[in-house]
Amino acid sequence: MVRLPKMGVQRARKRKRESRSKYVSIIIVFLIMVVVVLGGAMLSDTNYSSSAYDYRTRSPPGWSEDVRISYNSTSDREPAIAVEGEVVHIVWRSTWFGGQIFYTKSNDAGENWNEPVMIGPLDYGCMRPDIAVSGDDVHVVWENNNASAREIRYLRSVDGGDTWLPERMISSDDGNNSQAPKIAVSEDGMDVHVVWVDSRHADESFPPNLELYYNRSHDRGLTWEGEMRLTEADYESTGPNIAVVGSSVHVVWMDERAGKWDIYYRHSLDRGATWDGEVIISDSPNHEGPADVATSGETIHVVWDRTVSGEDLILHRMSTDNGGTWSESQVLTTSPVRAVRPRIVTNGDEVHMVWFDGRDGGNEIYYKNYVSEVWGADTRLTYTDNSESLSPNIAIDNDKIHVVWHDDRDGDLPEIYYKRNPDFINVPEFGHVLLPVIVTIIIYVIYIYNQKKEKHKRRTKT
Ligand SMILES: [Ca+2]
Ligand SMILES: [Ca+2]
Ligand SMILES: [Ca+2]
Repeated sequence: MVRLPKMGVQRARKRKRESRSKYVSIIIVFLIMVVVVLGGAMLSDTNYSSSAYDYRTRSPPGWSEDVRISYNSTSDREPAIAVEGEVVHIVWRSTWFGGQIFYTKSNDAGENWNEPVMIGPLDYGCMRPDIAVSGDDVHVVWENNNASAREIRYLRSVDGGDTWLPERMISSDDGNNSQAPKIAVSEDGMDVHVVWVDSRHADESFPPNLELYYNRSHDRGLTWEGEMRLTEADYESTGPNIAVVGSSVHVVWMDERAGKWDIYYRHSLDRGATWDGEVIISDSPNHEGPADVATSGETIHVVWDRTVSGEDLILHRMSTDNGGTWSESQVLTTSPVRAVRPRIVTNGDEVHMVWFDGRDGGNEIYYKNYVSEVWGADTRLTYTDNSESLSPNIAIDNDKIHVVWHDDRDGDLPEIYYKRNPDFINVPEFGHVLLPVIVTIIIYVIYIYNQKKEKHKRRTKT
């Protein structure tokens, strides 16, 4: 009985000690989390600027170093890229024999690459390849010489690029050039769409009238429906790009019909059978183009290049009703120096864009994204200082971003280079604080739960 009050004091002290140690442990956990998160960020920052001369290791946080893809002794350029899951496919033009189509793939999201192989015929002057993939179906188009003119060639693989079926021509062998093909495949793999520039109406105007033509397959590239003419206006209609989502096919191009270069858009909502009227996307007295298009559901994004007194800007417009109405144009690049030839892909509501940019002296590859309806900062991806990094293309799947371009850092002849962002997560700015807070709360809840359990045990013992 006499010792009871003493026990009470002890218990109170113990409780005080426990609650003090509870707060101390919470603060320690919080500080550890802050150190871990900020330390990680700082580590990737040192990576970013550590070796001034070793550009291969200079990458923004999250991005891999530059990986050289082509190693033959001739010039390699015009790379295109497509990805399905972890399998990444790259095609390009090698100038060996006047122009050959080369191909390589990675089965582990760009970590390791197969030996490049020449696909297509040993023919003179193959160039401007493009690639699209759906499951194990890989589709490649390019242009090459045929008797008196250039024609569109097509090649497909049904085993993920391991073997290729015989190539075929999908433009008319009519003695008129058919060039610069772009290809897209629907998600279900059935519909393959190809658009190109055709000179069969060349003598209808001067400068020569170039028109867009189009062909499609509804059986994974086995048979083709036949050509369609997509434009009908004097002067050059050129530089097309194409995107498909379900039965909607979207095409953008640059057109000189009004005496200056403008961006036009046109779509088909029935798998390419009929096409709705054209829409002018560009909205300035300046020269505009080329443009790219990407879609997600009924949302369409168009980006393009505008030349204003010798400088190049990248602009963006979007439609959220499948091309019915369009947003105001928005300038995307923060440095109006020389931002050229943007290419975009979508990933759900996100847009990921690459282009080449002369703001640093020589041309370098830049990247920018649109996430949660906000465009991020211009991010420089290459640091080649005394060489040219050009013609980037981009692909994304499984939240892994893949970028390819050509680069003359190894001498006079350009080679194909590749870089990836293997786990793109859009962490908001307050993410560095948010993570420690969440972990601290979880630890606190576990601590309280254990305390309650122990108290309960003690009580049941007594
Ligand atoms: Ca080479
Ligand atoms: Ca032709
Ligand atoms: Ca035309």
